Amino acid sequence: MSVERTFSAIKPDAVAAGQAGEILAMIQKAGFRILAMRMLRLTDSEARGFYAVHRVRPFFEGLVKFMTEGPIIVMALERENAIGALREVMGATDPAKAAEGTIRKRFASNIERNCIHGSDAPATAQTELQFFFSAADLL
Ligand code: IDP
Ligand code: MG
Repeated sequence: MSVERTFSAIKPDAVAAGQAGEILAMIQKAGFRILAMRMLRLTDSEARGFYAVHRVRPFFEGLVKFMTEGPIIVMALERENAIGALREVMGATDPAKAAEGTIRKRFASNIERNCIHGSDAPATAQTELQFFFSAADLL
């Protein structure tokens, strides 16, 4: 295991519900350092680009609508084994299947409105970090 970076976003459902502070606290208690963070609202084309890997999935249009409905908080996070560790703290995509104590178990409404995004592999972490942050943000 080595120090690694990952990308995370608190989704519009959780930002609107005022859950961002508690989600950030769970992330920090799990040992992540926040390297960079900001709030923004995705445009339709940005959401389509960010989730391009899912464009042929039946849930894609609903996902784009959800992700553009309000502001999100994007973060660059650092920790040992950050990518896998964040996925564990997040819990399963479907909150009905998420383990006790995970962010999605606590805050997600359903498989779509599931409060947080986290990169799933080193290549996607790099792509997703670059989607929102410049090199100077990540020093
Ligand atoms: P992940 O966020 O746990 O990595 P992915 O399979 O990459 O899950 O899906 C991306 C996002 O698309 C999910 O977080 C969720 O918001 C939405 N999503 C995934 N599967 C479904 C589904 O079956 N129905 C509706 N939305 C879904
Ligand atoms: Mg994913």
